[in-house]
Amino acid sequence: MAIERTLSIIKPDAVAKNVIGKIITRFEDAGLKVVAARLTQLSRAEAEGFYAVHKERPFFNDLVTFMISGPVFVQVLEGEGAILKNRDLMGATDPKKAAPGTIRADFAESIDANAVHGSDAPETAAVEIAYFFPALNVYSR
Ligand code: IDP
Repeated sequence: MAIERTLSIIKPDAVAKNVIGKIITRFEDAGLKVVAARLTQLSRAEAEGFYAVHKERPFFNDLVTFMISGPVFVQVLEGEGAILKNRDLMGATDPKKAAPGTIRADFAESIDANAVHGSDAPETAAVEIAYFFPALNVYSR
């Protein structure tokens, strides 16, 4: 399988719970490397731009309001099949449906406050990484 990069966001609920390190450990233990990272407070415009694909969805405003409710930890993960591997580690969007042992099953409260974001395909990963990290700030090794 090819080495890939994916964008991961530890959302405001998980940052507030002080579990950034516990979540990153899941990635590292699965063989993914953090190659770029930033703790940041998104502006409304940044969050709306990031989730633009969802702008017609009924939950769009709630999603954006939640994503700017506190700092988020934005990172690029790199490794074999990183996109799918990260999605597997995250679990289903709704934590009630997420498999035991996944990040959302263990750390998320609800479908709105669901602890993590992860790119869902190579095309979205490329767009999402570029949205947050200029190439010069990515440290592959
Ligand atoms: P994903 O994060 O698992 O890829 P998406 O369908 O891309 O899920 O949705 C993006 C985010 O929008 C979800 O992580 C979740 O926070 C929120 N979301 C999705 N569906 C709903 C919903 O039905 N109600 C409220 N929030 C939702």
